[in-house]
Amino acid sequence: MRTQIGIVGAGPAGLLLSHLLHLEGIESVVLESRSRQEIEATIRAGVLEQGTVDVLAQTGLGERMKREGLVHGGIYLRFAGRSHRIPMSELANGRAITVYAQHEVIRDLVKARLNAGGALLFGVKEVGIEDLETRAPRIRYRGEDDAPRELLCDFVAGCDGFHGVSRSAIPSRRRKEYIRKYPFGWLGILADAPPSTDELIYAYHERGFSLVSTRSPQVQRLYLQCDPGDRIESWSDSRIWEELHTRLATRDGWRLTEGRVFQKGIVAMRSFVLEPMQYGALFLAGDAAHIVPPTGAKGLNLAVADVRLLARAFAEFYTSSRCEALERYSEMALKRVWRAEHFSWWMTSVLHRFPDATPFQHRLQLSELEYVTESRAKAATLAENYVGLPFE
Ligand code: RFL
Ligand code: PHB
Repeated sequence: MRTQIGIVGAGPAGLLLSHLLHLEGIESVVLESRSRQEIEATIRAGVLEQGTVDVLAQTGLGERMKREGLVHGGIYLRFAGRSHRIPMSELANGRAITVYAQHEVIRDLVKARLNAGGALLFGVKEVGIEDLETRAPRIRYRGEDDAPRELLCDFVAGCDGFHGVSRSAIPSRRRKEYIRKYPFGWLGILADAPPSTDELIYAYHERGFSLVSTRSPQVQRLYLQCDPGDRIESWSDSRIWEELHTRLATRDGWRLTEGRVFQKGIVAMRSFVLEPMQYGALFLAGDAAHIVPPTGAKGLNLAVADVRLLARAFAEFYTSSRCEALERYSEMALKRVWRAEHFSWWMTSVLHRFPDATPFQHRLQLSELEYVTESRAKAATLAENYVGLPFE
């Protein structure tokens, strides 16, 4: 089989890239190791930046998102028993976030690609990327039927997430990796319970971080900081609710609404950047090239920003045979990546309880949080990063 762009991974990065290329008249084939049912059921992100929402809407993917997504113009920071609203839209030129689950974005993308006759191959195995230094790279894999296959292409897009194979196709002497692990994880739940709040609450407490988010008028998404080595079995539903009540308690008697927990899981937290994001004919995008801790809600949004740049660079190549945009892809993408890395690290550092923290550090965190709520300049910095800096 032959195509113009071979895409490894059908996450938000791979699927959106394929969609954007199609709109530019460029062919692609997407190879995904999991099944369609699995990718459409994996619970992950929820917060879409203004720029992400605009890209999805402008490329024909906005219909359900506009109907079902929840637009928020602010967030609450909660600490020392009080909530403080950060009026993000007011501080960031009217820009807002939309809460719309990642798997809904995936469903919209898969549907759009299949309706347009796009080639999405699910359940592929043993993906290997070869001949990246040549003008004829190839992807070897086994199909769902186990038969060995080969995809010949002009370029390969590595969109296979943090645990994928494309990053390691770059020789180690040609890549630099920056990594920071955090000494805590997030326990996330979905619960059948009406919202306890009109906008997201990010809470800092001596017992650790917690977050109240939403999915729909009937479903809440809640997170709490836990030990990264914790087993989910040691967190009964009643222990989770008790911990959330303690960490989210306010002096004005605010109540968290409870409901049946129907999904729960623990994720590790890390920051990671690979430089450069390109090697020969291979271009990496999304989590394959960088990871942020979820506190800033940036991961999916960065994946969207990457593939927007990459699709434009491929379009320039195919319409004018010019390689400048492809050559600058990594540098341009990394500028945004490092801004998001800093913001996500900052949000994480100021809102979590570090196991080795001294009382001094605790007071510094409280002072920083107070300053955000009292200084318009500091709040504007949070707001413009959170709603997302405008795309180029
Ligand atoms: P993905 O989504 O991991 O998709 C990669 C796909 O590649 C497939 N794959 C392979 N396919 C073929 N061959 C191989 N060898 C393969 N290896 C892997 C995988 O099966 C998968 O389908 O990467 P992508 O597209 O770069 O997208 C990144 C986002 O998924 C991620 O950054 C976000 O989920 C991060 N994130 C958030 N981002 C936001 O922008 N806003 C949020 O509110 C937000 N909240 C979150 C999050 C991530 C979380 N977790 C679970 C880490 C909340 C959480 C709890
Ligand atoms: C979510 O709703 O899943 C969510 C919200 C905010 C974050 C991370 C995840 O920072």
